[in-house]
Amino acid sequence: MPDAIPVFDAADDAAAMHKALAQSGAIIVHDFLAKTALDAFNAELDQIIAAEAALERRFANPAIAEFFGDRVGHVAALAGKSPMFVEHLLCHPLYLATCDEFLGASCSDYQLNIAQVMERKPGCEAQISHRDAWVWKRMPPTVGEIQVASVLALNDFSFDNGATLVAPGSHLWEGDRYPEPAEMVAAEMPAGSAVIYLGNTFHGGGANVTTADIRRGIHVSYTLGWLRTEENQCLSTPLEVLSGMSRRAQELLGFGVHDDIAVGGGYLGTVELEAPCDALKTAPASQSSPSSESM
Ligand SMILES: O=C(O)CCC(=O)C(=O)O
Ligand SMILES: [Fe+2]
Repeated sequence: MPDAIPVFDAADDAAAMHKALAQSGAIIVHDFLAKTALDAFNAELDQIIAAEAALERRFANPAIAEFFGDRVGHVAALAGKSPMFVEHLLCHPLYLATCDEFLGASCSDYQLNIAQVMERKPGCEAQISHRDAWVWKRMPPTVGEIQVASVLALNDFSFDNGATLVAPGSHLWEGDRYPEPAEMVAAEMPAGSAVIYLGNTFHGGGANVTTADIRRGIHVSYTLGWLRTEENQCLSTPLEVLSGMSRRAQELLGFGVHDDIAVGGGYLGTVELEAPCDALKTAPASQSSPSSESM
């Protein structure tokens, strides 16, 4: 029998959660999102999903389409589309405290890597077990933790409707050990909870064997500020939406600089030698919105 995934409440001591996360590679946190925010978030997403219903999804590589299968619905580029995501999740204190703890030693600041709604629809098969940090396959292991990841339950997650399956302790496995099905535990949890895991923890979306229960989750992860992100937040967040966000939100979306001067390094990501979020404030209109002739 695999170990269970440790369960906490969002009001619990963050240090205890981090200890459990370091040991198990995954934790479940109940009440990560309060009920009123959850309901408003779902109402907002219903509209976004309806508006995108006719969208024909094209993937950069067919292997990614295979990875998700044709029974998973996505809403990508959430920061630009969902004010609820920006207000309630992007800067969630527990995400930031967990990133401080696990990523803080390897960067001057971290950033959002990906934020996508993933609806696992009836009939969808279990995803292949994987480590999310494999997107940076060439990363030397000496760098340490490079990713804090999560799936937030927007409705109740059950084994039957495709709850995320996690292999507790697998973030510490060495070599090419790969989880057996019996080593995977379903992150069953009520709506508003999140399963938080490290980039090297084996996991995957579960099969949805129900006839009508669409499992709605949102996959949110953060990575070191000096790594390329899976979703290009700078290009997918419209500047007029960005300008209404807090500076911290803008930084987490990649509009800050990665400043390693304090450790004898340098700057990454400037625009006109400034942090992008500052440069965009002072840029003449012609620079921030190029005309069609100049493109
Ligand atoms: O939707 C889920 O439960 C997990 C999704 C996932 O692991 C991924 O897309 O990398
Ligand atoms: Fe994953």
